[in-house]
Amino acid sequence: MTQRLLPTTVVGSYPQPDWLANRLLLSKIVPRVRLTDLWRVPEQYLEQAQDDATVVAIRDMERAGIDIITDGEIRRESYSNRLATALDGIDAENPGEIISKAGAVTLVPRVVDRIRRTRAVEVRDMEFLRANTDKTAKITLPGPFTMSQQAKNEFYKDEEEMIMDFAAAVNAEARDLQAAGADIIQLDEPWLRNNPELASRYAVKAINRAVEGLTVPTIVHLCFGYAAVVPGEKPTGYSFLAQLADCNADQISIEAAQPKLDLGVLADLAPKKVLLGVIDLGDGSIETPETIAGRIREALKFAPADRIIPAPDCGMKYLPRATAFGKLKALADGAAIVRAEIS
Ligand code: MET
Repeated sequence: MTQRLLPTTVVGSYPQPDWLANRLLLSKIVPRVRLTDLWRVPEQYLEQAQDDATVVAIRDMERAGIDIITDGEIRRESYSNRLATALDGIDAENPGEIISKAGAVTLVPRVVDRIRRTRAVEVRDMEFLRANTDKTAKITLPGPFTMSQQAKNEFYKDEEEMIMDFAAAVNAEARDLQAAGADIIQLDEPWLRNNPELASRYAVKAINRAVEGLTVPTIVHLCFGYAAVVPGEKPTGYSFLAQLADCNADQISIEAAQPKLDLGVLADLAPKKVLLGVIDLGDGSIETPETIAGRIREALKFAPADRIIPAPDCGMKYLPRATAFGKLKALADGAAIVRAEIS
């Protein structure tokens, strides 16, 4: 496990090679069911191709000098549907629709029975990552609150009960991922922002249930959505962030570079460690290491170095591969500049 100050990491995803997957046609309406026509490789060779592409992603993160790496989420159609569509109680074949606050219609799985996780979903992914790197290895899971928001409830009378069943499912998977060699487990909860009122009632309880009994460090990731999916102006603050300081996850991951977040929030999150977004994924150019160093120095005005883990704002899956690699290298080099200054 890496002990150095300002260890660098990724939020999870790395670009899928163009020979493996078609680029998604991006719109604000991302279906949450299984994506058809995504993979370019025939079914009989798909796992082999995904394995090979995962090795490429792992080696890119290592070559860039990132300290805490993932499998790049190369096998996933989306960050959340690999787990969400594999649970009992879910009907992903006959999707339902939800209407967002902005009025957009999104296809989502329907909840038709009690949510239960009856089989391992990401365990082989974790075993493969563990077998292919000596670096600190992190794996991501969709958070229980986000999964509950990306589904159409046609079963539970009580929304809290549904969210807590999703949390129990995440917990069962997370325990197996820990046993499979995960050094760190991250829950992706970008949908906390969509319904802060509901989040304030149930999110902390659900997150606590999801991380129950885990002994490896845990992270909750928040963001305002992929830059490619949510272009343009982003909110400059999170309304519910301070409440998360009370949850049992050890670290909070926040998007900060693109929205130019007021870093005063770092004080609100003490004593938790913060994965701080210092790479702007809405900017197609590659930051210089000095730019990254400047963003880290800015954060150090609000929190000590042993609480900061520099990262990209969010997953990198929608970036061109060369851009993603360049940005990760700048991240590693920028953190090294600041590390040298303070040690
Ligand atoms: N782990 C996910 C990723 O890196 C986080 C997605 S949040 C929209 O792509």
